[in-house]
Amino acid sequence: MTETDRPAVTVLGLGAMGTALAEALLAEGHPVTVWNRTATRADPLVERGAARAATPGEAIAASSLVLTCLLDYASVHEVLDEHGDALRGRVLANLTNGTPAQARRFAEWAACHGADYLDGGIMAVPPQIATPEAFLLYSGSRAAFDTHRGTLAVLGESHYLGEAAGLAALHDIALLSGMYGMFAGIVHAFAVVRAEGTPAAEFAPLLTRWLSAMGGWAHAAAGQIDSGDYTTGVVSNLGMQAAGFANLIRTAEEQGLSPELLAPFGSLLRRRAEAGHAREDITGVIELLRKGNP
Ligand code: FVH
Repeated sequence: MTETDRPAVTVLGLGAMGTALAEALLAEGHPVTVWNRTATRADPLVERGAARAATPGEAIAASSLVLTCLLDYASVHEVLDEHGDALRGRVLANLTNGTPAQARRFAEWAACHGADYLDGGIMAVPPQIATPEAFLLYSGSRAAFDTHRGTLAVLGESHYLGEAAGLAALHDIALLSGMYGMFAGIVHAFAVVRAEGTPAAEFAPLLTRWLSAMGGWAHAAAGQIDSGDYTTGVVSNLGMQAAGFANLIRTAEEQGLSPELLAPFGSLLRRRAEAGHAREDITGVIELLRKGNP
């Protein structure tokens, strides 16, 4: 494919992420039309060759693939509700973060307007777009994904998860849940060392090494969770971990730190251990997350 016959793409929303997406597409020679509520944010892209649209409707009309990357679903509706008919016969790939239910409802909205809908989750921060570190999740119309997979691949490695529109958001939310749990732990860990005078930068290499070593635990945990047997392959039993975790809370209290980032997890460990599951692995705590569990 030559640069001139690369498919045209419209990008609605030029925050940090929308801008990175548009830049990546321009760099690969795609004709890119952009629109943003605050029009001046399009200026650097226009200097690099993007076409500026005056309205979302004008932007949609320019391309058969329309990407939305806005703050949230409220802003997506604010931008698109008046322009639903312009989407007829086009592919709408919505890369805005949201819940699986929002994605499903939005897929219905798009179908009502005759658009082929793909929901997307971006697993990258803006500087990672178009690098090997970026991957993006998609669900919804298989035909839309197949038609545009070459263009979507410009943004990062694509993972198509299936026709059910909510799948990309489901996996996105689950991955972000893991990430924010880790971020909470990182912030607390820095607070602990800082409280006794160790600079964060000095501690960071050890923290990174430890978290990398522990990341692989997800594979072992997955086997136990899928089988519902939390007793097979136990390396570090729950009773021991609940006792050790109490020391994390005690240390924070002795240092005058709030333990609120960690305390809820500690309570769950204790409850599960006290309910007779101390010889299990920590994964059994998942049972306490079911709604209605005491
Ligand atoms: N940046 C990141 O690290 C993450 C990585 C993973 C994916 N997320 C999601 O991407 C969506 C956009 O995020 P962003 O980083 O581009 O966010 P901002 O830089 O804050 O830009 C927000 C854009 O949304 C526009 N906007 C907000 N409200 C409205 C509205 N009511 N009507 C029209 N547009 C609206 C805003 O426009 P403006 O303020 O410039 O006029 C920006 O274009 C997001 O879902 C992340 O969760 C990013």
